[in-house]
Amino acid sequence: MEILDSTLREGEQSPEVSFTPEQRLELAIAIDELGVEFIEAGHPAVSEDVFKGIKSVASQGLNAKILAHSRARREDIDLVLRTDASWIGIFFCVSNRCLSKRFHITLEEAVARVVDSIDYAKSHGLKVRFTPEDTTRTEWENLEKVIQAAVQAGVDRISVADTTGVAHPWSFYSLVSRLREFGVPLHVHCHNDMGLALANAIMGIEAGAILVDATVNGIGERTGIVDLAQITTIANYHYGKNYNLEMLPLLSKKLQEITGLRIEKNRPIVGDFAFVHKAGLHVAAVIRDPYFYEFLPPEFFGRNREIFVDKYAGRASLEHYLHRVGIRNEKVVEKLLRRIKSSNMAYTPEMIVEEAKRIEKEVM
Ligand code: HCA
Ligand code: CU
Repeated sequence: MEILDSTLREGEQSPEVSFTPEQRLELAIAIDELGVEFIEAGHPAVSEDVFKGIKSVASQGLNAKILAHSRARREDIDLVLRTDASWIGIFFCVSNRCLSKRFHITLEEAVARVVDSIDYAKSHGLKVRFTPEDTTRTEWENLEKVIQAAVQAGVDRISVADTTGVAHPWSFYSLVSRLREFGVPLHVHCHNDMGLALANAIMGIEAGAILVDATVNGIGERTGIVDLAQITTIANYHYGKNYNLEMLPLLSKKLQEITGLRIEKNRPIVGDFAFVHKAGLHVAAVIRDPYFYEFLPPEFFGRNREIFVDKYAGRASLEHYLHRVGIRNEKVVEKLLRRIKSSNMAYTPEMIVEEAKRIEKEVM
């Protein structure tokens, strides 16, 4: 299983996201340290700035293969060639509805256009991924024609795109299984409009696809695509990969700082609450052995375990904060616990220690 990070292309298509060339390079370097196999660096036809940014990413000598996004037309492919990216991702929609209502061309004309683009890119030394956009809503006969032609033209990878997030994990599994008959390595690109991006991507892998597209914090058009933190963690945990997961919190934070787009506190792995324990029973168990309530230790991700204190707290929660400042008097702990339980407030570590010191004086 491989991963392509598309933060700099799909991610930049999110509302309120726009990278300067410097930010594009900074993000690419950090993403590369995670160890993903591909970085989709952008769509060079968007603007001069995007073009420049992609070029600087492509000339940085990163470990990841650099892919640039392109429409199925020679002018765009020429632009990609000038960025020095070694891979191109060409997309074109061949559903009947796209052909008749958007492009006003026949399937044969569309296939010819795709083949010409692949030929052109290949003859200039690029490796080519072709995406029949909206794959999941495209008629099978049309997919068959365009993919067969693409394979004959020497395409290196086909990407199965659930462009509007309509797939069900089982239907996506069937589609990917069926597409394997063309013998070309498959990628999956899953949108999250119904919250099924990750489930569909996993089913795509189970059906034999070799690569998943993802973005930092899952950003992209509308509700985005697969979250990079989740898919790299799943890749390590369930698929024997070795991505450098310590990069994940840093990447998530960096992107939030650059874009101002904040993630939820309960987001897996990178959210504020991912390694915070609250209920007294949980805390007592976790202090004995974190295994009881953690899937992986926070240190795996360069993060720390935290204990949240309010009326749900137990003695262990308070001792966690008080023992380290030398307060061990059980009466103090008991009294403090009663106070917290009747207060209906959350207590920060500072408040816990201060209140304990006050009680210490009272009981002496
Ligand atoms: C788009 C649509 C796309 C393309 C995917 C691809 C999709 O161009 O914005 O080129 O692999 O979801 O189909 O992101
Ligand atoms: Cu997309």
